[in-house]
Amino acid sequence: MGRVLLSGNEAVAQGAWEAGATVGVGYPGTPSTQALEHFATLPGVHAEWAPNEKVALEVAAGASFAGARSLVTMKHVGLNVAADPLFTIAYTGVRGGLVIFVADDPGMHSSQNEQDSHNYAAFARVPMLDPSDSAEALAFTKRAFEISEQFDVPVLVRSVVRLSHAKSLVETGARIDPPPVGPLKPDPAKWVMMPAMARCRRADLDTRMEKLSAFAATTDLNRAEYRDAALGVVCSGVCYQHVREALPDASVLKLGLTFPLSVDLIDQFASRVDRLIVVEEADAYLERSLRALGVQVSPSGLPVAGEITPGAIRSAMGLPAPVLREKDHTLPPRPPLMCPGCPHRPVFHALRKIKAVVTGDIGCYTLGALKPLAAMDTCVCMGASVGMAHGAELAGGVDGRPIIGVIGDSTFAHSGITGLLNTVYNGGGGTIAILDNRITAMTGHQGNPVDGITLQGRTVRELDLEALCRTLGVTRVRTVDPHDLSATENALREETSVEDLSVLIFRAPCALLVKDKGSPYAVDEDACTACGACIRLGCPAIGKDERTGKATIDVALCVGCSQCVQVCRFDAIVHTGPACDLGEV
Ligand SMILES: Cc1ncc(C[n+]2csc(CCOP(=O)(O)OP(=O)(O)O)c2C)c(N)n1
Repeated sequence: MGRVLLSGNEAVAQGAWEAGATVGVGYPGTPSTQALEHFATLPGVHAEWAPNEKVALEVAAGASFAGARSLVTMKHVGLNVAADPLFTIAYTGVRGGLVIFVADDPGMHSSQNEQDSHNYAAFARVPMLDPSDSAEALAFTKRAFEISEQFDVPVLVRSVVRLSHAKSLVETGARIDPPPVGPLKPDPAKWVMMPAMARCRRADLDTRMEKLSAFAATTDLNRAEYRDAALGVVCSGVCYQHVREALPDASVLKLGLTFPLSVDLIDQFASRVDRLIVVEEADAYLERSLRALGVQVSPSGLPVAGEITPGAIRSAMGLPAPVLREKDHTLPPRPPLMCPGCPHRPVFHALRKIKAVVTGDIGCYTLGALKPLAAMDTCVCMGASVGMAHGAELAGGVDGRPIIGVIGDSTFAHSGITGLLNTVYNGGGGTIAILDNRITAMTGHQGNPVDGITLQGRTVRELDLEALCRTLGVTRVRTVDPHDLSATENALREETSVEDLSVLIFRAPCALLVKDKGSPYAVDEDACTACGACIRLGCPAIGKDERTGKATIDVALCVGCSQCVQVCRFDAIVHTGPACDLGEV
């Protein structure tokens, strides 16, 4: 207990722990990931990664049904996956408090789209709390558990990148024993959502909304700060910090509870300022809601898309923007690249060679879409690669080129399995490449069912991918070491030349898991013909001597994986030390 610096994510975890939550479930996704990772380190809790967000929410709902306070964590797109149970858990309500922490990514720092999760709160009719710093992240999460039990409803706590990842001071407290929820009695009218029961719960949901609206009118989660009456700003979450920094004299209505909104509170604030604007990111949820309530909102001049900064607010107001310190030391641009020794690289190298049409997926391997590999044609959402490959085949294919769905191990477990089942069920062909690098790499090396590494280090069985694919009905299942470039290319050529559906499992550990790096390679300048074959691998360790056009190898980056040696036809890449042990296949 005491004052400590915590990130918003850590503070949410701490808040859940102090509230007595004993179960935490989630699926990794930037910027939410560290919330559950931190929760897992706290005493007296069970925390686990689920294969996807829908399962995570269902596990937490089960724990809530059985009486435990439970926390669910995910990024904004994860809420799309969890939306199905969410909308009906809004009907059933809870027993133990159920809090869903969702982290949005305005500006798409690491996401495939930009969503404002406020819309989910309004759509599903569940309350949403919007902390604006780590102290509030902790306090609001605790309050969210109370609100959940008080109003018999799951509660959303929303974050964004700047809250999730920035650290600020919090006062930590003791863990409480939550009030007992009483013995579990059969109650199908509350928990079995068949139409007759659901219709009654729908009516309960409307009654609950009335109670929540009354709560919104009085709760101290919302705060009106009156300063200069010339301008009033309505905002929530991190935007509050930006508004205070950019417009220190403005009056501010800071909404900590962003669904439901209090009409009275907003009307009162609007009546006390001459001009009212809304500052929010990624969507106009608040502005639309205020207009729907009949509040006169002046245009803020801010863009709807992307992140808001204090500078953007000031320039939208016609004020001189503060001089940003970052401008003094701008970093050189560093395009994202697969790591040296990445086992995904040879697969994309081969896919490019065989001129495949690649329906891709989300993970480190999405970088295969970028030059020089440039061997991915689509990337939509987790799991989409498998269904899209089948759909492209149904459409008659693309210029007779092989169609290959490429998906990572975690992504396959998340939502690729049902896609593959669909292709088998409907008699589809084509090839699916599962890039099994033994980890969920992109989000920071979380375990998943394929590698059998659990969040709290329990001993479990790892998934037998080959057996799973065969059980789903795929008869052609092959395992290939992607570091063997010719084996990789041959397997892709062979499997795409037959009609039957096939699965190729490219298995080799993520380069960052390989502890014993080999000694680096070097270029024999005399033998190098500057053909550029090794450079086309896109390895960050390989460069080009601008003067001679010949390849160079950065010894500080090279891990000795030998991929470049295999593409060099002139034996110009030489090994000077012991070979790299790239792990067992
Ligand atoms: C619905 C959803 N949840 C979470 C994420 C965040 N996310 C992006 S890729 C990824 C997993 C990638 O792991 P894997 O498929 O094993 O590929 P790797 O990065 O290891 O190559 C996750 C969790 C997301 N984009 N969408």
